[in-house]
Amino acid sequence: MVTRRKFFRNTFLASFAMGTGLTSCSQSAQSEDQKDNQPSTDFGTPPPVLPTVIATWKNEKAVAKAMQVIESGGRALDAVEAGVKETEADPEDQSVGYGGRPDRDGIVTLDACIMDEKGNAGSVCFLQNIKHPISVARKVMEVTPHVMLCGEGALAFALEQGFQEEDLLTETSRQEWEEWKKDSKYEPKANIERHDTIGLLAIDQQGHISGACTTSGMAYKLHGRVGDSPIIGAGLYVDDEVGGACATGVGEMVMKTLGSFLVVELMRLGKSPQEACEEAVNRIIKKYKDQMTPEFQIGYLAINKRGEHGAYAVVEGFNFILQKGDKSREFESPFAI
Ligand code: SD4
Repeated sequence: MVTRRKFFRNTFLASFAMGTGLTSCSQSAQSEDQKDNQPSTDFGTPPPVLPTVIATWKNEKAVAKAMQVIESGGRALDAVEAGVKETEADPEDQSVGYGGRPDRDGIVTLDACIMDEKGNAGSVCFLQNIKHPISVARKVMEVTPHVMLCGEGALAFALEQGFQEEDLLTETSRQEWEEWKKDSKYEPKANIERHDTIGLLAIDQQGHISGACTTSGMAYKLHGRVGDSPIIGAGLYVDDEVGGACATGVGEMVMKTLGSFLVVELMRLGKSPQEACEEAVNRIIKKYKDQMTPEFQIGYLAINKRGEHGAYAVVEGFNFILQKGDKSREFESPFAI
């Protein structure tokens, strides 16, 4: 019997193949494995892969910018930083950077992390008044012996590095918060609008992978709350031997399962990006079903060294954008429930 889920998944894979003229990830992975009958853990020398950029949600400007950096010879690391900066600077995007929704005290606090092909990582969390937390995260990675800086310390470091302080709370986000305060219902929300936390993964012309993830976190969260997005292995993980993964949605469950690390490790063991994302989502559902509200959402996105991708979410509504060469396409992610 073709279940709703299988139907959705098949449709998704077929539409990808048709739309881009490229073979879908799972299809090519399966046929190669079947043909060669090789242990799937053997990544060997990967065939040439088109530069690839993939991002959570329909962050068109971000993937276009990232691809532009790659096409002009830039590293994947430069591409992911430049890509997500587009979203951080966009006041219309109320889940990331400037214009992000504040916490329940009306303060915008930002989380971000970045990881390169050498396994270097940098991160900031609970950062305030800096428009581009991703660039501060990169500085943490490049000029300190540390991985993560938090709150006031992260801000002091950013200022030392020449970043400027600015007010990130836009009038729209302030007014919505004022509205929310009338009830002050403590109900942190993920995915309450089209654009959301951005996780972006890129493969450059040398075939190297890097990733970035940046967010203002859950709207109206408790002051001081930090989500999965700046946690290496939770909101983002990259291993240049295998691939990369990133997450969006309710960060608490992603942190408790170290989701992006899990997805990459599953790919290391031979799963396709699609299978790995499905297993990571299903693990959360199995373990935490009792704690899930109907609109509970988590979405994973992954790519491997072959340039194959996968995506999977708990419920309907997660989408992503993929760019290979000069072609970009938006997709609705398959989902579990
Ligand atoms: C967080 N994962 O702070 C982020 C929020 C998010 O879609 O991704 N929303 O938990």
